[in-house]
Order: sequence, then C-alpha cells, then structure tokens
Amino acid sequence: MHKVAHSGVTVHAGINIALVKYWGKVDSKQNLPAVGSVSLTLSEPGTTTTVRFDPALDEDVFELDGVTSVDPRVSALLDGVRQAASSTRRASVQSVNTVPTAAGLASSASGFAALGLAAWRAAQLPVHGPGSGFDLSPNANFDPRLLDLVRRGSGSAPRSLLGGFARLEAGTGALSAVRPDGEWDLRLVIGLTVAGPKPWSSRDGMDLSKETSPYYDAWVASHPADLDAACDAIRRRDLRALGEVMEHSTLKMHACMLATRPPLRYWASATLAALDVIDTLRRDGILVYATMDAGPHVKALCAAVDADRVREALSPVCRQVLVCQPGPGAVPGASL
Ligand code: 2P0
Repeated sequence: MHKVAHSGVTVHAGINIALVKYWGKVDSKQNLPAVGSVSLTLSEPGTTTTVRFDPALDEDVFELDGVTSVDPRVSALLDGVRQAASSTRRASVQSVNTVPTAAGLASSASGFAALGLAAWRAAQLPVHGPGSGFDLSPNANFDPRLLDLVRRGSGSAPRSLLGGFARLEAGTGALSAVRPDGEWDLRLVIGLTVAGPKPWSSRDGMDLSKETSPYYDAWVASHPADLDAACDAIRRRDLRALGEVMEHSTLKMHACMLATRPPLRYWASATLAALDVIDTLRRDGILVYATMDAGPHVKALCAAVDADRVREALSPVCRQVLVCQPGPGAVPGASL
C-alpha cells in the first residue's frame, strides 16, 4: 500500500494558446485528440492549486476562487490519482484563477494542469521517474498515467504542464517540448471582445463537427502538414512563417466549425473588428498574427518590442487587452 502524505502541494500553471489548433477527437471516452496541436504556454493568467490528501475527510472538498464547487471532472481526476497511489484518502483542493473567467477566456487548461500535478505530487507519485521532483526539464517524459488524467480533464491541459512551445500528438496525446520558455522574446496580446457564455462547449462542438461538418475530414487530413510547418518555424524562430501557418490553422478550424450543423459561430462583430486591426498593423510592417479559439476573443502573436503598439491598436475595439508573456509551465507555487 502506497503511503499518501497529509501535507499539501501547491502548483501554478499558466493558460496556453494553441497556435496549431486541436478540434476533434478519435475517442470521446478517453478524450484522445484526432489532430495534434502546438501551443505557447503563458506565465499569466493561470491557476494556482493546492491539494491535500487528508485521512480525516469523508469526501473530496473543492474550492474554486473561495467558493465551494462541484465538478465531476475534478472528482474523476482525484479518483485516478487515488487509484495510482492505491489510496482511499479524500482530498481538499483549493484553486485560485487569475484567468478573467467572467470574460469567457478558458481556464480549464491551466486548471487541470495545476490540479493534476499538485494531486500527483501530494500523493507522492513520481512525476517522471525517481528523484526528479519538480525538475520539469523541457523534454521530461511525464508519467503517462498523469498525462492521461490531465487530458481527460481537458484536452488542451497537458500542454500547460510544459513551458514555452509544446506539442501534443494526434491519437496518442503524447506531449513534447518544441522550444522552452525564455529563448524567443514573443508576446501574446489577448483582446477580450464580448462577454457572455459560449454558445457551445468545446466538447459538444467537437462531436457535432465530426458528425456533420463536410470539412471535418479535410481538416483532419490537412492538419499534420501545419503541425510540422509550425514546429519548423518555431525551431528557426521565424515569426512570419509561424504566424502564417497559425492564422491558416485557426481559419481552417473556424471554417470547419461554421460548416457544422447547427453552425458553430463563435465570432462576434468585435472579433472581425480586431482582425481588421491586425491586418492594418501588418500592412504597416508589424509582424503580428491572430488566432481565435472556441470563443469571440482574438489573440495576437508578435515580438515583445511590438506588444505595446498592438495593445494600443486593439484597445478601441476590445473590452480589455492583456499583454502576456511565455511562461515556464506547471511549477511549484506559493501555498494557498
Ligand atoms: C485548442 N480548443 O487547441 C482548441 C482550439 C478550442 C479551440 O482545446 O473537450 O477544454 O476538454 O478536450 O481542451 C478546447 O478546449 O476541450 C480546445 P476538451 P478543451 O486549444
């Protein structure tokens, strides 16, 4: 029987933004992706989570931003950790998001990366081999059971375990580092457009696209070339090449979404206004490129020196603009 510690473990993880997008699953039950993805993990916004396994608890307790919450995906992750540790101890989980949740910016990736790693460590399970502790070197092989639990929580969450540029593989969900944090001075400028709930959850939307979009097969078939082009551009630090394939990937994903029945139209008029701003900046000679997820917000990738100009240009058409820098992935955090 594995002994489970009573002391708590705290982990901070930043959100990540996919540059080559994930949309669609080969296996909904295991939440395995039909296409790979390449992302950039940010230092902030993100999630800080403390997990304590406590023999005095009769049930798991989950507190999100100071409010007691119930989320079946959190319970499922904790069950998986208990199974791996051969333990029956219940957990207390405290989580704080710096992601502006009311604005509809997804926090599930940073949330499940922080929760998964904190719970795994709190149960004294090895993250990737004996003695490695928190030494998450860029090419570290995470325990596949940990990756599996994090991915079941949210398909994009394993990418937030790694800093800098991370790649997830189609079919297997295998994770690797393309380029670690700190080697390329880029910024992601996030333009928050309109608030309000998403018309469709990503999970439901992906299933609908697979079932009904005539472009879904083309999306999947043409995807590996984009992944390879993006990884090649990242290794060469070629912002123009990365930006071009990044915009192609997001527009192709949204074409597949729009051709779904019923249509998945995540864009608002402010989304188009922000895209116009980015086109204008580019015509003025700034290397800046856009990506959009399952929501109306626009994320612009640019060199650090251009970030202020991009923020100023986006401000009139957005409710809020965040200038974000690459981050280190899931790392020890200050105890909550
Ligand atoms: C991405 N998205 O690559 C893509 C682009 C949305 C559009 O990952 O169903 O919560 O849990 O696997 O990870 C969607 O969010 O979806 C997503 P599930 P997830 O970032």
